[in-house]
Amino acid sequence: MSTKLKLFAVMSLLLPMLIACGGSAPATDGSATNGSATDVSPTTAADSQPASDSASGGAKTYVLVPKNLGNPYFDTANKGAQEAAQELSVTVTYQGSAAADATQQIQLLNSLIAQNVNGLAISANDADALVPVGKSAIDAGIPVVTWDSSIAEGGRTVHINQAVSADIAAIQIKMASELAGGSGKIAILSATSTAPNQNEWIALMQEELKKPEYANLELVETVYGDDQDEKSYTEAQGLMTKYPDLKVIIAPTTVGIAASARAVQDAGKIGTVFVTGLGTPNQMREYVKSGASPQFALWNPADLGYLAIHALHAIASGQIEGKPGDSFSAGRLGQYTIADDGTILLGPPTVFNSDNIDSFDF
Ligand code: RAM
Repeated sequence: MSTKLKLFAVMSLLLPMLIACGGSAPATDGSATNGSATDVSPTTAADSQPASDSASGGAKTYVLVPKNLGNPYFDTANKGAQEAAQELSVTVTYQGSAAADATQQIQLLNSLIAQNVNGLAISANDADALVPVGKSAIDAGIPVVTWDSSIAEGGRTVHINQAVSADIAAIQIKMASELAGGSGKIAILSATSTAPNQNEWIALMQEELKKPEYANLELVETVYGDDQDEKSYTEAQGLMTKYPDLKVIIAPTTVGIAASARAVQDAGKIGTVFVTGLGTPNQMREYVKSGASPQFALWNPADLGYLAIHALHAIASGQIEGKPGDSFSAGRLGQYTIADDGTILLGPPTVFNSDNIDSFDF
Protein backbone atom coordinates (compact mmCIF):
# COMPACT_ATOMS: atom_id res chain seq x y z
CA MET A 1 0.00 0.00 0.00
CA SER A 2 1.40 3.43 -0.89
CA THR A 3 2.01 5.96 1.91
CA LYS A 4 -0.82 8.05 0.52
CA LEU A 5 -3.25 5.13 0.59
CA LYS A 6 -2.18 4.14 4.11
CA LEU A 7 -2.72 7.70 5.28
CA PHE A 8 -6.15 7.70 3.65
CA ALA A 9 -7.10 4.39 5.33
CA VAL A 10 -5.98 5.63 8.76
CA MET A 11 -7.82 8.92 8.36
CA SER A 12 -11.02 7.18 7.18
CA LEU A 13 -10.97 5.23 10.44
CA LEU A 14 -9.99 8.15 12.64
CA LEU A 15 -12.16 10.89 11.21
CA PRO A 16 -15.59 9.66 12.33
CA MET A 17 -14.09 8.92 15.78
CA LEU A 18 -12.62 12.39 16.06
CA ILE A 19 -15.93 13.97 15.13
CA ALA A 20 -17.95 11.67 17.39
CA CYS A 21 -15.81 12.29 20.48
CA GLY A 22 -15.59 16.02 20.14
CA GLY A 23 -16.33 16.68 23.82
CA SER A 24 -19.47 18.77 24.00
CA ALA A 25 -18.98 19.72 20.38
CA PRO A 26 -21.79 18.82 18.00
CA ALA A 27 -22.11 15.05 17.94
CA THR A 28 -22.56 13.25 14.66
CA ASP A 29 -24.36 10.01 14.15
CA GLY A 30 -21.00 8.24 14.23
CA SER A 31 -21.43 6.73 10.80
CA ALA A 32 -20.48 9.99 9.21
CA THR A 33 -21.12 8.82 5.67
CA ASN A 34 -24.84 8.13 5.93
CA GLY A 35 -25.53 11.72 6.91
CA SER A 36 -28.51 11.00 9.13
CA ALA A 37 -29.89 13.95 11.08
CA THR A 38 -28.10 15.09 14.19
CA ASP A 39 -29.74 17.45 16.63
CA VAL A 40 -26.89 19.63 17.68
CA SER A 41 -26.61 21.56 20.90
CA PRO A 42 -24.48 24.44 19.75
CA THR A 43 -21.26 24.80 21.69
CA THR A 44 -18.42 27.24 21.84
CA ALA A 45 -15.60 26.82 19.37
CA ALA A 46 -13.20 26.07 22.24
CA ASP A 47 -15.03 22.80 22.97
CA SER A 48 -14.37 21.40 19.54
CA GLN A 49 -11.82 18.88 18.40
CA PRO A 50 -10.05 19.23 15.08
CA ALA A 51 -11.52 16.80 12.58
CA SER A 52 -9.88 17.72 9.35
CA ASP A 53 -7.47 15.87 7.19
CA SER A 54 -7.25 18.66 4.65
CA ALA A 55 -3.54 19.06 5.20
CA SER A 56 -2.97 15.39 4.47
CA GLY A 57 -4.96 15.53 1.23
CA GLY A 58 -7.26 12.62 2.20
CA ALA A 59 -10.99 12.28 1.58
CA LYS A 60 -12.81 15.50 2.35
CA THR A 61 -15.46 16.03 5.02
CA TYR A 62 -18.16 18.59 4.33
CA VAL A 63 -21.11 19.57 6.50
CA LEU A 64 -24.62 20.23 5.20
CA VAL A 65 -26.23 22.71 7.63
CA PRO A 66 -30.03 23.19 7.31
CA LYS A 67 -31.95 26.05 8.94
CA ASN A 68 -33.15 23.47 11.46
CA LEU A 69 -33.66 19.73 11.86
CA GLY A 70 -36.97 17.86 11.65
CA ASN A 71 -38.12 19.46 8.39
CA PRO A 72 -38.77 16.94 5.56
CA TYR A 73 -37.69 19.59 3.02
CA PHE A 74 -34.17 19.66 4.48
CA ASP A 75 -34.13 15.88 4.99
CA THR A 76 -34.79 15.51 1.27
CA ALA A 77 -31.99 17.96 0.49
CA ASN A 78 -29.72 15.77 2.60
CA LYS A 79 -30.66 12.72 0.51
CA GLY A 80 -29.38 14.54 -2.57
CA ALA A 81 -26.26 15.63 -0.67
CA GLN A 82 -25.53 12.02 0.30
CA GLU A 83 -25.98 10.93 -3.33
CA ALA A 84 -23.36 13.51 -4.36
CA ALA A 85 -21.08 12.43 -1.48
CA GLN A 86 -21.10 8.84 -2.75
CA GLU A 87 -20.33 9.90 -6.29
CA LEU A 88 -17.48 12.15 -5.17
CA SER A 89 -16.10 9.73 -2.52
CA VAL A 90 -16.35 12.39 0.18
CA THR A 91 -18.10 12.47 3.56
CA VAL A 92 -21.05 14.77 4.15
CA THR A 93 -22.48 15.03 7.66
CA TYR A 94 -25.84 16.68 8.30
CA GLN A 95 -25.82 18.95 11.34
CA GLY A 96 -28.24 21.59 12.51
CA SER A 97 -30.01 23.05 15.51
CA ALA A 98 -33.52 22.20 16.64
CA ALA A 99 -34.88 25.70 16.04
CA ALA A 100 -34.49 27.84 12.91
CA ASP A 101 -32.46 30.35 14.88
CA ALA A 102 -29.47 32.44 13.75
CA THR A 103 -27.72 32.49 17.15
CA GLN A 104 -27.78 28.70 17.45
CA GLN A 105 -26.65 28.36 13.86
CA ILE A 106 -23.69 30.72 14.41
CA GLN A 107 -22.58 28.69 17.45
CA LEU A 108 -22.71 25.50 15.44
CA LEU A 109 -20.76 27.06 12.57
CA ASN A 110 -18.05 28.37 14.92
CA SER A 111 -17.69 24.87 16.26
CA LEU A 112 -17.41 23.38 12.77
CA ILE A 113 -14.79 25.97 11.81
CA ALA A 114 -12.77 25.01 14.90
CA GLN A 115 -12.99 21.37 13.75
CA ASN A 116 -11.45 22.53 10.48
CA VAL A 117 -13.95 20.72 8.26
CA ASN A 118 -13.24 20.95 4.54
CA GLY A 119 -16.33 22.90 3.51
CA LEU A 120 -19.72 24.17 4.66
CA ALA A 121 -23.02 24.09 2.76
CA ILE A 122 -25.47 26.28 4.68
CA SER A 123 -29.15 27.29 4.51
CA ALA A 124 -28.97 30.54 6.47
CA ASN A 125 -31.34 31.75 9.18
CA ASP A 126 -30.23 35.37 8.80
CA ALA A 127 -28.45 36.97 5.84
CA ASP A 128 -26.48 39.66 7.70
CA ALA A 129 -25.99 38.09 11.14
CA LEU A 130 -24.14 35.16 9.54
CA VAL A 131 -21.68 37.28 7.53
CA PRO A 132 -18.94 37.38 10.24
CA VAL A 133 -19.03 33.61 10.83
CA GLY A 134 -19.09 32.92 7.07
CA LYS A 135 -16.13 35.25 6.69
CA SER A 136 -14.25 33.48 9.50
CA ALA A 137 -14.72 30.18 7.68
CA ILE A 138 -13.49 31.58 4.38
CA ASP A 139 -10.50 33.23 6.12
CA ALA A 140 -9.69 29.83 7.64
CA GLY A 141 -9.64 28.31 4.14
CA ILE A 142 -13.06 26.65 4.49
CA PRO A 143 -15.27 27.39 1.46
CA VAL A 144 -18.86 28.40 2.24
CA VAL A 145 -21.61 27.48 -0.20
CA THR A 146 -25.04 28.72 0.81
CA TRP A 147 -28.08 26.99 -0.67
CA ASP A 148 -31.82 27.57 -0.21
CA SER A 149 -31.33 30.65 2.00
CA SER A 150 -28.34 32.89 1.50
CA ILE A 151 -25.73 34.59 3.67
CA ALA A 152 -25.16 38.11 2.30
CA GLU A 153 -22.14 38.74 0.08
CA GLY A 154 -18.89 38.76 2.02
CA GLY A 155 -19.99 35.80 4.17
CA ARG A 156 -20.20 33.16 1.46
CA THR A 157 -18.17 31.89 -1.46
CA VAL A 158 -21.18 31.20 -3.70
CA HIS A 159 -24.96 30.88 -3.28
CA ILE A 160 -27.10 28.23 -4.95
CA ASN A 161 -30.47 29.65 -5.85
CA GLN A 162 -33.28 27.11 -6.12
CA ALA A 163 -35.04 29.18 -8.82
CA VAL A 164 -35.21 32.81 -9.94
CA SER A 165 -36.60 34.62 -6.88
CA ALA A 166 -38.96 36.81 -8.92
CA ASP A 167 -40.39 33.67 -10.54
CA ILE A 168 -40.93 32.06 -7.13
CA ALA A 169 -42.85 35.18 -6.07
CA ALA A 170 -44.83 35.46 -9.32
CA ILE A 171 -46.00 31.85 -9.34
CA GLN A 172 -47.32 32.15 -5.77
CA ILE A 173 -49.32 35.30 -6.54
CA LYS A 174 -50.66 33.72 -9.73
CA MET A 175 -51.81 30.60 -7.85
CA ALA A 176 -53.37 32.74 -5.10
CA SER A 177 -55.21 34.90 -7.62
CA GLU A 178 -56.62 31.84 -9.37
CA LEU A 179 -57.80 30.38 -6.07
CA ALA A 180 -59.35 33.71 -4.98
CA GLY A 181 -61.14 34.08 -8.31
CA GLY A 182 -59.19 37.29 -8.94
CA SER A 183 -60.37 39.33 -5.94
CA GLY A 184 -60.51 39.40 -2.15
CA LYS A 185 -58.36 39.21 0.96
CA ILE A 186 -55.16 37.23 1.02
CA ALA A 187 -52.55 36.79 3.79
CA ILE A 188 -49.01 35.47 3.98
CA LEU A 189 -47.89 32.96 6.60
CA SER A 190 -44.10 32.84 6.48
CA ALA A 191 -41.25 31.04 8.27
CA THR A 192 -39.12 33.17 10.67
CA SER A 193 -39.10 36.96 10.38
CA THR A 194 -35.34 36.91 9.64
CA ALA A 195 -35.37 34.15 6.97
CA PRO A 196 -33.40 35.58 4.01
CA ASN A 197 -35.16 33.48 1.36
CA GLN A 198 -38.75 34.04 2.56
CA ASN A 199 -38.14 37.76 3.12
CA GLU A 200 -36.87 38.18 -0.42
CA TRP A 201 -39.86 36.30 -1.85
CA ILE A 202 -42.33 38.32 0.27
CA ALA A 203 -40.85 41.62 -0.94
CA LEU A 204 -41.11 40.38 -4.53
CA MET A 205 -44.69 39.18 -3.98
CA GLN A 206 -45.60 42.67 -2.77
CA GLU A 207 -44.11 44.06 -6.00
CA GLU A 208 -45.99 41.50 -8.07
CA LEU A 209 -49.28 42.50 -6.43
CA LYS A 210 -48.85 46.00 -7.88
CA LYS A 211 -49.55 44.64 -11.38
CA PRO A 212 -52.97 45.71 -12.77
CA GLU A 213 -54.22 42.12 -13.02
CA TYR A 214 -53.93 41.81 -9.23
CA ALA A 215 -55.56 45.18 -8.37
CA ASN A 216 -58.49 43.46 -6.66
CA LEU A 217 -56.38 41.30 -4.37
CA GLU A 218 -55.79 42.78 -0.92
CA LEU A 219 -52.81 41.54 1.12
CA VAL A 220 -54.13 42.05 4.67
CA GLU A 221 -51.26 40.75 6.83
CA THR A 222 -48.02 38.75 6.99
CA VAL A 223 -47.55 36.48 10.02
CA TYR A 224 -44.69 34.16 11.05
CA GLY A 225 -44.91 30.51 12.07
CA ASP A 226 -41.11 30.22 12.54
CA ASP A 227 -41.02 26.95 10.56
CA GLN A 228 -42.59 25.26 13.59
CA ASP A 229 -45.68 23.18 12.88
CA GLU A 230 -47.71 24.14 15.97
CA LYS A 231 -46.92 27.85 15.80
CA SER A 232 -47.77 27.90 12.08
CA TYR A 233 -51.08 26.11 12.75
CA THR A 234 -52.01 28.62 15.48
CA GLU A 235 -51.06 31.58 13.26
CA ALA A 236 -53.24 30.19 10.44
CA GLN A 237 -56.17 29.83 12.86
CA GLY A 238 -55.53 33.43 13.98
CA LEU A 239 -55.71 34.71 10.41
CA MET A 240 -59.04 32.95 9.80
CA THR A 241 -60.49 34.39 13.01
CA LYS A 242 -59.25 37.92 12.39
CA TYR A 243 -60.34 37.98 8.73
CA PRO A 244 -63.60 35.97 8.43
CA ASP A 245 -63.73 36.72 4.69
CA LEU A 246 -60.12 35.70 4.04
CA LYS A 247 -59.85 33.85 0.74
CA VAL A 248 -56.24 32.65 0.50
CA ILE A 249 -53.28 31.97 2.76
CA ILE A 250 -49.97 31.99 0.88
CA ALA A 251 -47.29 30.11 2.86
CA PRO A 252 -43.87 30.33 1.18
CA THR A 253 -42.57 27.63 3.54
CA THR A 254 -43.06 23.86 3.46
CA VAL A 255 -43.77 23.80 7.21
CA GLY A 256 -46.23 26.70 7.10
CA ILE A 257 -48.18 25.50 4.07
CA ALA A 258 -48.84 22.02 5.49
CA ALA A 259 -49.84 23.44 8.91
CA SER A 260 -52.13 26.04 7.26
CA ALA A 261 -53.83 23.45 5.08
CA ARG A 262 -54.45 21.31 8.16
CA ALA A 263 -55.87 24.32 10.02
CA VAL A 264 -58.24 25.08 7.12
CA GLN A 265 -59.34 21.46 6.98
CA ASP A 266 -59.85 21.24 10.77
CA ALA A 267 -61.85 24.50 10.73
CA GLY A 268 -64.20 23.06 8.09
CA LYS A 269 -63.23 25.85 5.70
CA ILE A 270 -62.34 23.80 2.63
CA GLY A 271 -63.70 25.66 -0.40
CA THR A 272 -63.89 28.93 1.56
CA VAL A 273 -60.24 29.51 2.47
CA PHE A 274 -57.57 28.14 0.12
CA VAL A 275 -53.93 27.53 0.95
CA THR A 276 -51.08 27.81 -1.55
CA GLY A 277 -47.37 28.61 -1.57
CA LEU A 278 -44.34 26.30 -1.40
CA GLY A 279 -44.69 22.72 -0.18
CA THR A 280 -43.41 19.20 -0.62
CA PRO A 281 -45.68 16.80 -2.54
CA ASN A 282 -45.59 14.14 0.20
CA GLN A 283 -46.69 16.60 2.90
CA MET A 284 -49.32 18.24 0.67
CA ARG A 285 -50.85 15.26 -1.20
CA GLU A 286 -53.74 14.85 1.25
CA TYR A 287 -54.59 18.58 1.09
CA VAL A 288 -54.50 18.69 -2.70
CA LYS A 289 -56.97 15.81 -2.70
CA SER A 290 -59.20 17.34 0.02
CA GLY A 291 -59.28 20.71 -1.76
CA ALA A 292 -57.65 22.62 1.14
CA SER A 293 -54.66 23.35 -1.10
CA PRO A 294 -55.50 22.66 -4.76
CA GLN A 295 -52.16 23.93 -6.07
CA PHE A 296 -48.72 24.86 -4.77
CA ALA A 297 -45.17 24.98 -6.11
CA LEU A 298 -41.62 23.85 -5.30
CA TRP A 299 -38.32 22.77 -6.83
CA ASN A 300 -36.71 19.43 -6.02
CA PRO A 301 -34.89 19.81 -2.65
CA ALA A 302 -32.84 16.66 -3.33
CA ASP A 303 -31.43 18.26 -6.47
CA LEU A 304 -30.62 21.39 -4.47
CA GLY A 305 -28.62 19.42 -1.86
CA TYR A 306 -26.94 17.43 -4.64
CA LEU A 307 -25.92 20.59 -6.50
CA ALA A 308 -24.69 22.26 -3.28
CA ILE A 309 -22.26 19.42 -2.56
CA HIS A 310 -21.02 19.25 -6.16
CA ALA A 311 -20.38 23.01 -6.11
CA LEU A 312 -18.70 22.86 -2.70
CA HIS A 313 -16.45 20.00 -3.80
CA ALA A 314 -15.48 21.78 -7.01
CA ILE A 315 -14.30 24.73 -4.89
CA ALA A 316 -12.79 22.77 -1.97
CA SER A 317 -10.81 20.50 -4.28
CA GLY A 318 -9.44 23.46 -6.23
CA GLN A 319 -11.18 22.67 -9.55
CA ILE A 320 -12.65 26.19 -9.49
CA GLU A 321 -12.15 29.26 -7.32
CA GLY A 322 -15.87 29.97 -6.98
CA LYS A 323 -15.72 33.17 -9.01
CA PRO A 324 -18.29 34.41 -11.58
CA GLY A 325 -17.77 32.64 -14.89
CA ASP A 326 -16.34 29.47 -13.30
CA SER A 327 -17.93 26.27 -14.66
CA PHE A 328 -18.13 22.88 -13.01
CA SER A 329 -19.83 19.56 -13.58
CA ALA A 330 -22.63 18.57 -11.19
CA GLY A 331 -23.01 14.86 -12.00
CA ARG A 332 -26.44 13.90 -13.32
CA LEU A 333 -27.54 17.57 -13.38
CA GLY A 334 -24.88 18.53 -15.92
CA GLN A 335 -22.70 21.61 -16.22
CA TYR A 336 -23.22 24.81 -14.19
CA THR A 337 -21.63 28.27 -14.43
CA ILE A 338 -21.42 30.81 -11.62
CA ALA A 339 -23.31 33.97 -12.62
CA ASP A 340 -22.00 37.54 -12.32
CA ASP A 341 -23.71 38.00 -8.94
CA GLY A 342 -21.95 34.93 -7.48
CA THR A 343 -24.99 32.66 -7.64
CA ILE A 344 -25.70 29.32 -9.29
CA LEU A 345 -29.24 28.68 -10.51
CA LEU A 346 -30.85 25.23 -10.09
CA GLY A 347 -33.84 25.72 -12.42
CA PRO A 348 -37.53 26.64 -12.61
CA PRO A 349 -40.07 25.61 -9.90
CA THR A 350 -42.80 23.04 -10.59
CA VAL A 351 -46.50 23.59 -9.89
CA PHE A 352 -48.20 20.61 -8.23
CA ASN A 353 -51.94 19.91 -8.42
CA SER A 354 -54.31 16.93 -8.61
CA ASP A 355 -53.10 16.13 -12.14
CA ASN A 356 -49.48 15.48 -11.24
CA ILE A 357 -49.15 15.16 -7.44
CA ASP A 358 -49.04 11.35 -7.51
CA SER A 359 -46.04 11.36 -9.82
CA PHE A 360 -43.78 12.83 -7.12
CA ASP A 361 -42.35 11.20 -4.02
CA PHE A 362 -40.43 13.63 -1.82
C1 RAM B 1 -39.06 25.61 4.41
C2 RAM B 1 -37.79 26.36 4.69
C3 RAM B 1 -36.93 26.51 3.45
C4 RAM B 1 -37.75 26.95 2.26
C5 RAM B 1 -38.91 26.04 2.04
C6 RAM B 1 -39.77 26.46 0.87
O1 RAM B 1 -38.82 24.25 4.36
O2 RAM B 1 -38.13 27.63 5.19
O3 RAM B 1 -35.89 27.42 3.70
O4 RAM B 1 -36.96 27.03 1.09
O5 RAM B 1 -39.70 26.03 3.22
